Amino acid sequence: MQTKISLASHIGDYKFDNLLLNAAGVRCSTTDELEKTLDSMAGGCVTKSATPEERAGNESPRMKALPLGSINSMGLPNHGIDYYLKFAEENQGQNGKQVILSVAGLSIDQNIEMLKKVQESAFDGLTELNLSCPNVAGKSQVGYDFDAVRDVLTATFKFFKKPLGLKLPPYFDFNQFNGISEVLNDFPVTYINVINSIGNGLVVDPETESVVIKPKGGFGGLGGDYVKPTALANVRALRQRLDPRISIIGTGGIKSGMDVFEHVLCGADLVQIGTAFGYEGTPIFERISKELEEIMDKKGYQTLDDFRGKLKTI
Ligand code: RRO
Repeated sequence: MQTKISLASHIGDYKFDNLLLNAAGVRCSTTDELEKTLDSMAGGCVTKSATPEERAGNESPRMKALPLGSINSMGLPNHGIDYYLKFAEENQGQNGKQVILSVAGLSIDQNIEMLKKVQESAFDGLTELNLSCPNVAGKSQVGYDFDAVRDVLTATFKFFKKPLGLKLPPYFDFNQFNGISEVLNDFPVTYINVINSIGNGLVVDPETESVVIKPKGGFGGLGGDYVKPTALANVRALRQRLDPRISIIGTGGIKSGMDVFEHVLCGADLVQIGTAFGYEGTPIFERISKELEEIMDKKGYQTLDDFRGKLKTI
């Protein structure tokens, strides 16, 4: 009986009727796009990562959809923090939907400047600090420098009293899983979101003997099928190392109900869909919800708690 199956989840006191959300960056740059996601079956929406001022981003072509995923080097095109903060203030909690406000300063000072605005605003939802944009030339991903992560969190939590999540890059070594977890466990972080795109991949078109995107000589962040095992590894490894009070959003390679099931088995509280949401638009949330409900029905699970984090080892 599918009627008794619930896809509800929560991050702290923030309740989501459905665990599915868009991933930051995909179909979430304008209020029109964000409203469409809020009107869909998704549990809420995430705003395009904001900078203090509006940005045009990198030169086009800057995103390429491929059979196994996507490569992008958007370069943070966005309408600026004031635009997204206003949307977040106006829409947070409406019709039971959550708005996650994503910020991605190009320096620690820019992050502090934006988080101060959020702190002083009426917005009472979740804020996500993106420490993992791979696509701004000359700027390295903060999430790979654990001392820099510690510095930004120390500066942030001196004044930031609202719930804060962190968007992190993929980690590839157990030393990295251990290192980032040690830092995060020292701070009142509400959740982490793993993974951002796998940075600085290179797709080659043998026909044209060329790269497929223009910025940075063709290097860009990978999403889609290419990244799912890396995403699952990050959800799993960080769930095993982080304090239970820190929730986890799983992002990476989700295009079916089975993909969501796997992320939740690894420990994801919520999940976000990037590349596949870009292909399909808001109907994807209904399709994947149905697929997940069917899987849960077959397995006799009624809630996500019935299998969250229960991945078996052999
Ligand atoms: O805008 C981008 O180029 C971008 C960002 Br901010 C990010 O966090 N991840 C990504 O793949 N692209």
